[in-house]
Amino acid sequence: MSNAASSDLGDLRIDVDRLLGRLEALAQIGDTGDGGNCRLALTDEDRDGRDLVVGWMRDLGLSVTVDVVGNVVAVYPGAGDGPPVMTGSHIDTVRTGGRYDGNLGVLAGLEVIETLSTAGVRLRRPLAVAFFTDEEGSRFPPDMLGSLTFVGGMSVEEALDVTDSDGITVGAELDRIGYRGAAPCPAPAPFAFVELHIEQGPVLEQDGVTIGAVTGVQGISWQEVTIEGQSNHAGTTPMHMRRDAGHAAARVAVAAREIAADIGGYQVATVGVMDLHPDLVNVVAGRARLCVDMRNIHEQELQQAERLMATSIERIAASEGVGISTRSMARFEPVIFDIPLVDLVEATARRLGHSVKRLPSGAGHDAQMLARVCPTGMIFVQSHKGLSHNPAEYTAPADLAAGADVLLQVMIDLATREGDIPEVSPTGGEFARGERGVGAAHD
Ligand code: HGY
Ligand code: MN
Ligand code: MN
Repeated sequence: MSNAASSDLGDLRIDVDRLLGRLEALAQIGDTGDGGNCRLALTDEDRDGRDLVVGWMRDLGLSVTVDVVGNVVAVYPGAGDGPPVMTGSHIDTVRTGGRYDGNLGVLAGLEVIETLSTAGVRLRRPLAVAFFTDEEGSRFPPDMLGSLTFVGGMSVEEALDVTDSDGITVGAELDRIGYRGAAPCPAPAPFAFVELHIEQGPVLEQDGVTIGAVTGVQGISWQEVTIEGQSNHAGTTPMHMRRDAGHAAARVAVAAREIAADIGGYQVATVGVMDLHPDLVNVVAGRARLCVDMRNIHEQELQQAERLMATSIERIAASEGVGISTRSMARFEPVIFDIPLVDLVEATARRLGHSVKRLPSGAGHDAQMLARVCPTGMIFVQSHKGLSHNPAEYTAPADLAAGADVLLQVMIDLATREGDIPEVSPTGGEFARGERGVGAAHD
């Protein structure tokens, strides 16, 4: 093994066929038959995906640790010790997931390490590639549960007690699939963290740009709304006597959309879950449960959206004669990534001859949690037609290779430079006004 300076390694590139082969192999697990993947957190499919990736980590001779909430970290030693330059993402998916969301970041991290190992190169600092538990949060809210616990933002006890809609706990599922490890949380902070991810939005493709130097992640607010009305006969109950939880739920969903339109800019709002009870054609719904996802890169505007939602819910409850209660499932402030790292991603992309632009992330990512404990940045590559959380999710091989090559060179730089990176930006910061990102894509 040679200990190399970054200047000798500027021409090193990843093996895109090897990366594509691993993406294809992982996509066979939880294959939904339409090009997509379903590996909900801590299900058998998630376990099988974990086993496959851990097998690749071990084949590379990496030292693999599993922590108390199932986060997996594999380390490639450096010439020196000290905290690793870490990359990674997640391999759990939503029910209608694609094959690149999260998976690209983990497998590109593995590819970076294999490229260096094959070249017989050890860097000053160790490298690490991780996959975090339950990034999607759609089975066990909040999203980024594993990385949030990894950085100490959620206690281990609280994380293990989170239940899914069937009342099954994270802890029980970790035991069942054999991924409740021993490594403690919070974990020691990495030297730096860089995550490669598909944009999951339309901006890079619309602008004809290959690489995104991600400036941060927008704030996220998930609320569960429970509505108690009165089930009754759909035919005999006069309209003025109804306490229709189904109609109230529909009004809440319409209110969410109207709030996003009223605030404009980056504000987005989604109702993707709506269950009615008894869910029968000829019964006025007595109960409804829906989830409201609201996001904005500006914290003040996100709080305004939450206030408007609360006012709408009160008005709907009064006029429909139903009871409405809400429960926060996730609430994260916007995160600004470290400027030196955003600069490094941008400069590296340019040095490799790729077009690049700065933009915020509309989706949540594990990087927004690592940003609490170490200098953190993200690299985006295009999502075709901006599609994600959809089986048709697609990123062209040339873009996958470009993103992984930028990741390789950024990690080499971070793992060979002298001294530390300037201080971590405070989370919950404000993005530059007018920054073109999620909401602006609809301008
Ligand atoms: O919800 C999100 O933005 C991410 O996909 N977990
Ligand atoms: Mn993701
Ligand atoms: Mn996702």
